[in-house]
Amino acid sequence: MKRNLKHYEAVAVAGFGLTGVSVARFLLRHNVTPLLFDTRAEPPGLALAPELANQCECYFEELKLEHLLGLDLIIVSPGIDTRRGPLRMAAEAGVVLISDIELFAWYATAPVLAITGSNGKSTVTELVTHLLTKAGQQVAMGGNIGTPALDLLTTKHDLVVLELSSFQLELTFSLALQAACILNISPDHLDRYDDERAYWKAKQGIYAHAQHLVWNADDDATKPIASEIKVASTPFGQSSWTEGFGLQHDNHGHWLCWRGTRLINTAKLPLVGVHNWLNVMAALALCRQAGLEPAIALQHIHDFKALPHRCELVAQYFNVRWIDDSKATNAGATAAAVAGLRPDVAGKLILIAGGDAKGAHLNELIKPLADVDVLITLGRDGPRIAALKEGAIEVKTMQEAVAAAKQQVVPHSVVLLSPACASLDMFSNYKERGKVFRQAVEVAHGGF
Ligand code: UMA
Ligand code: ADP
Repeated sequence: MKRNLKHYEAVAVAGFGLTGVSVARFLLRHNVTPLLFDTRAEPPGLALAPELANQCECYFEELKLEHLLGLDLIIVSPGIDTRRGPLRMAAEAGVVLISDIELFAWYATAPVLAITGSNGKSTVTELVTHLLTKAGQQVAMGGNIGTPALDLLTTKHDLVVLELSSFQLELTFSLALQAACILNISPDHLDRYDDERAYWKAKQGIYAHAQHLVWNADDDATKPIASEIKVASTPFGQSSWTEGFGLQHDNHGHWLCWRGTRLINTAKLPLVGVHNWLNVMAALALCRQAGLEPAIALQHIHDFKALPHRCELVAQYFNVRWIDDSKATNAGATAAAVAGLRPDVAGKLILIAGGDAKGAHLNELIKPLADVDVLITLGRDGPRIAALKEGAIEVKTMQEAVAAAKQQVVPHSVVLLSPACASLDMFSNYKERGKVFRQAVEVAHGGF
């Protein structure tokens, strides 16, 4: 594949959302006027950047093969499935399909650290950015976390930190990385992949051109494929060992360790739960590849603020904690939240779950549900989750879920919204779902 726009005459952008807008802008800056495609009659890009649509030929309708066959290069947005349909046929006919991340790779000059995984990507991406920034580096952060990667190229920076989704990695072929990390892999997005292996393969793609690999020793799926390990790597995990980052335990609690040496007591971390300790290890391993040693990096961990909607305490009434983990959009995240909170709950642990399971079989929920005292389900796949636990309470709205939880609580209970599902069947996104939960909790306690 030729890694320069000058080798491609007819160029198109597929998808005119956040990514499509950033790609179209980037191309126009490089004197390439693309065709714009989106299957939506009114894609978000029209409101975000109407001037781009005025400068380009637009096709906002079902994709048609005859429009694609004359093209040389299509930069495809991550929300578009290229497994079948006209894009697949165009690729088979020789049209080059790439992601915005691949285009970024052609033009990036600063070192790049990249993070993928089923869960924890945003937390680690933010944490790495926080620690390196505090250490005086000028860091540009983007990718799946929100700012499209190409937009970062116009900012002044020493280093780029990218959160990458499996969708973005699918069409990324030559991204050179200072260090790459897969945090964990649990079933997700099975509405987009033929099977779990295809999802795993997309994630493993992040290691392809990395100088250093950071992987989770507790999760074999994150391990670089043996035949491909030609570079140094740093494992992290819950065991105590001399190779990478791990945990030790004594009567003062848990200690986060680097090559067997204690760095910090986990009680001093601003993030709770074992899954978050692993996130801190991954972040430290990545920072090290940017020249920041763990002990120095940790000097600035205290002022890192946990992100909203990730096991966030949103209310406390009469010794009952209400926790918003709306960002838990797959079973792995919910399992981590339940495992992290359970030891700390003296009363009942009440879980509110359900939504759009994205094709997941949900078996991974059986164990965490056994650790939950009361299960309340809602949303499209609520009944499938309810079927996994006897006595589950099924409701239709978030307000009903909160009311049902309120009837069940005893002192020292925790009510956890951790849906294990995407929100799009009932809400515009996970943030709105979390907000509605928080409001329902306040209203149920006489607020508003
Ligand atoms: N769509 C169509 N027709 C099209 C193009 C898109 O129906 O022709 C639909 C898609 O199926 C999808 C939606 O539009 O449901 C958005 O797709 P998009 O590719 O236009 O998305 P962008 O607005 O460009 O946002 C994308 C990422 N979205 C997705 O991967 C779905 C954003 O991640 C990311 O922040 C942004 O690029 C900048 O890099 C969001 C996300 O949900 C947060 N990511 C998934 C996740 O984290 O689980 C992977
Ligand atoms: P992502 O960007 O991968 O979606 P986030 O940091 O936004 O990750 O967290 C998403 C969800 O996953 C939240 O519910 C959070 O509590 C949970 N989570 C965070 N880190 C981990 C981890 N290492 N393992 C499992 N779940 C996690």
